[in-house]
Amino acid sequence: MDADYLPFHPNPSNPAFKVPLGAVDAHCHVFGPAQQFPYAPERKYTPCDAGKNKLFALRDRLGFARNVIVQASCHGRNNDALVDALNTAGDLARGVAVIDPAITDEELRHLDAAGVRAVRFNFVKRLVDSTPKSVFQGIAERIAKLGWHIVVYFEAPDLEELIPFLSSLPTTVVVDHMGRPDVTKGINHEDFQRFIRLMTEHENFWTKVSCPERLTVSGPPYDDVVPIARELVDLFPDRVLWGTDWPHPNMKSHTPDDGQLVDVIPRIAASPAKQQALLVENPMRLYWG
Ligand code: 0GY
Repeated sequence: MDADYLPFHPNPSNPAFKVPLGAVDAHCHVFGPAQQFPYAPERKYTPCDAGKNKLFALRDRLGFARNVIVQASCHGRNNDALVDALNTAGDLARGVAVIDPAITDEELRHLDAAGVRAVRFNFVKRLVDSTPKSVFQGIAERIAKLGWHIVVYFEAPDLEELIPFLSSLPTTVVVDHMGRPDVTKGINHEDFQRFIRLMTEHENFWTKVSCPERLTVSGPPYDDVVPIARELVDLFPDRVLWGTDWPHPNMKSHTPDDGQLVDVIPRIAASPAKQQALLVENPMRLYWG
Protein backbone atom coordinates (compact mmCIF):
# COMPACT_ATOMS: atom_id res chain seq x y z
CA MET A 1 0.00 0.00 0.00
CA ASP A 2 1.07 3.61 -0.50
CA ALA A 3 3.26 5.05 2.27
CA ASP A 4 0.68 7.76 3.09
CA TYR A 5 -2.38 5.48 2.78
CA LEU A 6 -4.63 5.35 5.88
CA PRO A 7 -5.99 1.80 6.42
CA PHE A 8 -9.62 1.32 7.46
CA HIS A 9 -10.59 1.43 11.15
CA PRO A 10 -9.63 -1.89 12.78
CA ASN A 11 -12.38 -1.82 15.40
CA PRO A 12 -15.28 0.53 14.65
CA SER A 13 -17.60 1.50 17.50
CA ASN A 14 -21.07 0.03 17.84
CA PRO A 15 -23.48 2.68 16.55
CA ALA A 16 -26.20 4.00 18.83
CA PHE A 17 -28.56 4.11 15.83
CA LYS A 18 -30.12 0.74 14.98
CA VAL A 19 -30.62 0.54 11.22
CA PRO A 20 -33.99 -0.86 10.11
CA LEU A 21 -34.39 -4.52 9.27
CA GLY A 22 -33.19 -5.21 5.73
CA ALA A 23 -30.98 -2.10 5.52
CA VAL A 24 -28.60 -1.81 2.56
CA ASP A 25 -25.09 -0.35 2.63
CA ALA A 26 -25.32 0.99 -0.92
CA HIS A 27 -21.74 2.18 -1.41
CA CYS A 28 -18.77 0.09 -0.36
CA HIS A 29 -15.79 -1.58 -2.03
CA VAL A 30 -13.61 -4.67 -1.93
CA PHE A 31 -9.85 -4.25 -2.43
CA GLY A 32 -7.88 -7.36 -3.30
CA PRO A 33 -6.41 -9.18 -1.57
CA ALA A 34 -3.73 -8.24 -4.07
CA GLN A 35 -2.21 -11.70 -4.12
CA GLN A 36 -5.48 -13.09 -5.52
CA PHE A 37 -6.82 -9.98 -7.26
CA PRO A 38 -3.89 -7.74 -8.27
CA TYR A 39 -4.46 -3.99 -8.46
CA ALA A 40 -4.65 -2.42 -11.92
CA PRO A 41 -1.37 -1.22 -13.47
CA GLU A 42 -3.03 2.13 -14.34
CA ARG A 43 -4.21 2.76 -10.74
CA LYS A 44 -3.57 6.13 -9.09
CA TYR A 45 -3.23 4.71 -5.56
CA THR A 46 -2.43 1.39 -3.93
CA PRO A 47 -4.75 0.68 -1.02
CA CYS A 48 -4.60 -1.56 2.01
CA ASP A 49 -6.16 -4.96 1.12
CA ALA A 50 -9.80 -5.01 2.23
CA GLY A 51 -11.37 -8.24 1.05
CA LYS A 52 -14.91 -9.57 0.98
CA ASN A 53 -14.81 -11.35 4.36
CA LYS A 54 -13.90 -8.13 6.15
CA LEU A 55 -16.69 -6.31 4.31
CA PHE A 56 -19.29 -8.92 5.24
CA ALA A 57 -18.12 -8.90 8.88
CA LEU A 58 -18.61 -5.12 8.97
CA ARG A 59 -22.07 -5.51 7.39
CA ASP A 60 -23.10 -7.88 10.17
CA ARG A 61 -21.54 -5.82 12.92
CA LEU A 62 -23.31 -2.60 11.89
CA GLY A 63 -26.65 -4.42 11.44
CA PHE A 64 -26.95 -4.15 7.65
CA ALA A 65 -28.53 -6.96 5.62
CA ARG A 66 -27.11 -6.22 2.18
CA ASN A 67 -24.34 -4.44 0.28
CA VAL A 68 -24.01 -2.68 -3.04
CA ILE A 69 -20.33 -3.12 -3.91
CA VAL A 70 -18.86 -0.50 -6.23
CA GLN A 71 -15.84 -1.24 -8.42
CA ALA A 72 -13.08 1.16 -7.34
CA SER A 73 -10.48 2.74 -9.60
CA CYS A 74 -7.57 0.78 -8.07
CA HIS A 75 -8.99 -2.35 -9.75
CA GLY A 76 -9.44 -0.57 -13.08
CA ARG A 77 -11.79 -2.40 -15.46
CA ASN A 78 -11.05 -5.85 -14.05
CA ASN A 79 -14.12 -6.74 -12.00
CA ASP A 80 -12.86 -10.14 -10.74
CA ALA A 81 -12.65 -9.17 -7.05
CA LEU A 82 -16.13 -7.63 -7.29
CA VAL A 83 -17.63 -10.69 -8.99
CA ASP A 84 -15.98 -13.01 -6.47
CA ALA A 85 -17.51 -11.02 -3.60
CA LEU A 86 -20.92 -11.03 -5.31
CA ASN A 87 -20.77 -14.79 -5.83
CA THR A 88 -20.00 -15.30 -2.14
CA ALA A 89 -22.77 -12.98 -0.99
CA GLY A 90 -25.44 -14.42 -3.29
CA ASP A 91 -28.65 -12.43 -3.01
CA LEU A 92 -27.18 -10.29 -0.22
CA ALA A 93 -25.14 -8.12 -2.60
CA ARG A 94 -25.37 -6.32 -5.90
CA GLY A 95 -22.56 -4.74 -7.87
CA VAL A 96 -21.59 -1.65 -9.82
CA ALA A 97 -18.90 -2.46 -12.41
CA VAL A 98 -16.45 -0.41 -14.44
CA ILE A 99 -16.29 -1.84 -17.94
CA ASP A 100 -14.16 -1.64 -21.03
CA PRO A 101 -16.07 -0.46 -24.14
CA ALA A 102 -14.82 -3.60 -25.92
CA ILE A 103 -16.58 -5.90 -23.44
CA THR A 104 -18.49 -8.71 -25.15
CA ASP A 105 -22.20 -9.39 -24.71
CA GLU A 106 -21.28 -12.68 -23.08
CA GLU A 107 -19.07 -10.91 -20.50
CA LEU A 108 -21.90 -8.47 -19.79
CA ARG A 109 -24.27 -11.40 -19.22
CA HIS A 110 -21.71 -12.95 -16.86
CA LEU A 111 -21.60 -9.73 -14.81
CA ASP A 112 -25.39 -9.54 -14.81
CA ALA A 113 -25.67 -13.13 -13.57
CA ALA A 114 -23.25 -12.32 -10.73
CA GLY A 115 -25.48 -9.44 -9.60
CA VAL A 116 -24.07 -6.38 -11.36
CA ARG A 117 -26.85 -3.85 -11.96
CA ALA A 118 -24.95 -0.69 -12.93
CA VAL A 119 -21.78 0.76 -14.41
CA ARG A 120 -19.75 3.58 -12.90
CA PHE A 121 -18.49 6.55 -14.90
CA ASN A 122 -15.69 8.24 -12.94
CA PHE A 123 -14.77 11.85 -13.75
CA VAL A 124 -12.54 12.51 -10.73
CA LYS A 125 -9.20 13.50 -12.21
CA ARG A 126 -7.04 12.35 -9.28
CA LEU A 127 -8.53 8.83 -9.65
CA VAL A 128 -8.69 8.07 -13.37
CA ASP A 129 -7.42 9.11 -16.78
CA SER A 130 -10.17 10.83 -18.73
CA THR A 131 -12.51 8.79 -20.93
CA PRO A 132 -14.14 10.43 -23.99
CA LYS A 133 -17.86 11.03 -23.47
CA SER A 134 -18.57 9.19 -26.72
CA VAL A 135 -17.14 6.04 -25.11
CA PHE A 136 -19.39 6.48 -22.07
CA GLN A 137 -22.36 7.08 -24.43
CA GLY A 138 -21.69 3.78 -26.17
CA ILE A 139 -21.49 1.92 -22.86
CA ALA A 140 -24.69 3.63 -21.66
CA GLU A 141 -26.64 2.45 -24.69
CA ARG A 142 -25.47 -1.14 -24.22
CA ILE A 143 -26.13 -1.42 -20.50
CA ALA A 144 -29.53 0.29 -20.80
CA LYS A 145 -30.68 -2.79 -22.72
CA LEU A 146 -29.87 -4.93 -19.68
CA GLY A 147 -31.99 -2.72 -17.42
CA TRP A 148 -28.86 -1.51 -15.62
CA HIS A 149 -28.29 2.08 -14.51
CA ILE A 150 -25.31 4.45 -14.32
CA VAL A 151 -23.44 5.68 -11.25
CA VAL A 152 -21.40 8.85 -11.75
CA TYR A 153 -18.60 10.26 -9.63
CA PHE A 154 -17.51 13.87 -10.15
CA GLU A 155 -16.58 16.90 -8.07
CA ALA A 156 -18.80 19.98 -7.76
CA PRO A 157 -16.65 22.34 -9.89
CA ASP A 158 -17.05 19.94 -12.84
CA LEU A 159 -20.84 19.67 -12.71
CA GLU A 160 -21.70 22.63 -14.94
CA GLU A 161 -19.64 21.26 -17.84
CA LEU A 162 -21.05 17.76 -17.33
CA ILE A 163 -24.76 18.67 -17.22
CA PRO A 164 -25.49 18.28 -20.97
CA PHE A 165 -23.84 14.86 -21.01
CA LEU A 166 -25.40 13.67 -17.75
CA SER A 167 -28.85 14.87 -18.83
CA SER A 168 -28.57 12.87 -22.05
CA LEU A 169 -28.03 9.53 -20.31
CA PRO A 170 -30.83 7.05 -21.04
CA THR A 171 -31.06 5.33 -17.62
CA THR A 172 -31.41 6.15 -13.96
CA VAL A 173 -28.30 8.12 -12.94
CA VAL A 174 -26.96 7.88 -9.37
CA VAL A 175 -24.60 10.66 -8.29
CA ASP A 176 -21.96 9.59 -5.79
CA HIS A 177 -21.48 11.51 -2.57
CA MET A 178 -23.95 14.34 -3.32
CA GLY A 179 -21.78 15.55 -6.20
CA ARG A 180 -18.99 16.32 -3.72
CA PRO A 181 -20.10 19.81 -2.62
CA ASP A 182 -17.82 22.27 -0.84
CA VAL A 183 -19.72 22.19 2.46
CA THR A 184 -18.22 25.49 3.61
CA LYS A 185 -20.25 27.26 0.88
CA GLY A 186 -23.55 26.12 2.37
CA ILE A 187 -26.91 25.09 0.94
CA ASN A 188 -27.74 28.39 -0.74
CA HIS A 189 -24.56 28.65 -2.80
CA GLU A 190 -25.04 28.42 -6.57
CA ASP A 191 -22.91 25.26 -6.78
CA PHE A 192 -25.20 23.25 -4.50
CA GLN A 193 -28.32 24.88 -5.96
CA ARG A 194 -27.14 23.76 -9.43
CA PHE A 195 -27.07 20.19 -8.16
CA ILE A 196 -30.53 20.56 -6.62
CA ARG A 197 -31.85 21.88 -9.94
CA LEU A 198 -30.36 18.89 -11.75
CA MET A 199 -32.17 16.54 -9.37
CA THR A 200 -35.40 18.55 -9.59
CA GLU A 201 -35.47 18.81 -13.38
CA HIS A 202 -34.48 15.19 -14.03
CA GLU A 203 -36.51 12.62 -12.16
CA ASN A 204 -34.15 9.86 -13.29
CA PHE A 205 -31.41 11.33 -11.05
CA TRP A 206 -30.69 9.86 -7.62
CA THR A 207 -27.88 10.59 -5.18
CA LYS A 208 -25.94 8.95 -2.37
CA VAL A 209 -26.03 11.07 0.77
CA SER A 210 -22.74 9.51 1.74
CA CYS A 211 -19.15 10.38 2.57
CA PRO A 212 -19.37 13.01 5.31
CA GLU A 213 -15.85 11.86 6.19
CA ARG A 214 -14.55 13.13 2.82
CA LEU A 215 -16.59 16.31 2.63
CA THR A 216 -16.14 17.55 6.18
CA VAL A 217 -13.87 20.38 7.18
CA SER A 218 -14.74 20.28 10.88
CA GLY A 219 -14.22 16.50 11.21
CA PRO A 220 -16.29 13.95 13.13
CA PRO A 221 -19.17 14.00 14.08
CA TYR A 222 -19.54 15.80 10.72
CA ASP A 223 -21.82 18.65 11.82
CA ASP A 224 -20.86 20.66 8.73
CA VAL A 225 -22.08 17.98 6.28
CA VAL A 226 -25.38 17.15 8.02
CA PRO A 227 -27.44 20.14 6.70
CA ILE A 228 -26.43 19.43 3.09
CA ALA A 229 -27.34 15.75 3.26
CA ARG A 230 -30.55 16.47 5.17
CA GLU A 231 -31.67 18.93 2.50
CA LEU A 232 -31.34 16.24 -0.18
CA VAL A 233 -33.17 13.63 1.91
CA ASP A 234 -35.98 16.12 2.60
CA LEU A 235 -36.30 17.19 -1.06
CA PHE A 236 -35.88 13.77 -2.70
CA PRO A 237 -36.81 11.14 -0.10
CA ASP A 238 -37.45 8.45 -2.70
CA ARG A 239 -34.24 9.06 -4.72
CA VAL A 240 -31.53 8.91 -2.06
CA LEU A 241 -29.21 6.08 -1.02
CA TRP A 242 -26.72 5.73 1.83
CA GLY A 243 -23.45 3.85 2.09
CA THR A 244 -20.46 3.54 4.40
CA ASP A 245 -17.86 3.91 1.60
CA TRP A 246 -15.83 1.28 3.49
CA PRO A 247 -12.83 0.85 3.30
CA HIS A 248 -12.60 4.61 2.72
CA PRO A 249 -9.78 4.90 0.16
CA ASN A 250 -7.59 7.99 0.02
CA MET A 251 -8.57 9.50 3.35
CA LYS A 252 -5.97 12.01 4.47
CA SER A 253 -7.45 13.83 7.47
CA HIS A 254 -8.56 10.94 9.71
CA THR A 255 -9.54 7.27 9.81
CA PRO A 256 -13.34 7.14 9.77
CA ASP A 257 -15.10 5.09 12.44
CA ASP A 258 -17.93 3.26 10.62
CA GLY A 259 -20.06 3.19 13.77
CA GLN A 260 -19.83 6.98 13.96
CA LEU A 261 -20.82 7.20 10.27
CA VAL A 262 -23.97 5.15 10.94
CA ASP A 263 -24.85 7.56 13.73
CA VAL A 264 -25.05 10.36 11.14
CA ILE A 265 -28.06 8.63 9.51
CA PRO A 266 -30.80 9.74 11.97
CA ARG A 267 -29.48 13.30 11.75
CA ILE A 268 -29.96 13.43 7.97
CA ALA A 269 -33.08 11.24 7.77
CA ALA A 270 -34.99 12.45 10.77
CA SER A 271 -38.11 10.25 10.70
CA PRO A 272 -38.49 6.45 10.67
CA ALA A 273 -40.26 6.76 7.27
CA LYS A 274 -37.29 8.63 5.77
CA GLN A 275 -34.85 6.12 7.28
CA GLN A 276 -36.87 3.23 5.85
CA ALA A 277 -36.85 4.84 2.38
CA LEU A 278 -33.14 5.72 2.50
CA LEU A 279 -31.88 2.41 3.80
CA VAL A 280 -34.40 -0.19 2.61
CA GLU A 281 -37.08 0.84 0.10
CA ASN A 282 -34.93 2.91 -2.29
CA PRO A 283 -31.93 0.56 -2.61
CA MET A 284 -34.19 -2.49 -2.80
CA ARG A 285 -36.20 -0.92 -5.62
CA LEU A 286 -33.10 0.10 -7.58
CA TYR A 287 -30.88 -2.95 -7.06
CA TRP A 288 -33.23 -5.83 -6.21
CA GLY A 289 -36.43 -4.71 -7.92
C1 0GY B 1 -15.05 6.37 -3.12
C2 0GY B 1 -14.18 7.51 -3.24
C3 0GY B 1 -12.93 7.53 -3.75
C4 0GY B 1 -12.30 6.51 -4.53
C5 0GY B 1 -12.92 5.77 -5.47
O1 0GY B 1 -12.90 4.41 -7.34
C6 0GY B 1 -12.23 4.88 -6.44
O2 0GY B 1 -11.02 4.69 -6.30
O3 0GY B 1 -14.22 5.81 -5.63
C7 0GY B 1 -12.14 8.75 -3.53
O4 0GY B 1 -10.90 8.67 -3.48
O5 0GY B 1 -12.75 9.83 -3.36
O6 0GY B 1 -16.22 6.43 -3.45
O7 0GY B 1 -14.55 5.37 -2.66
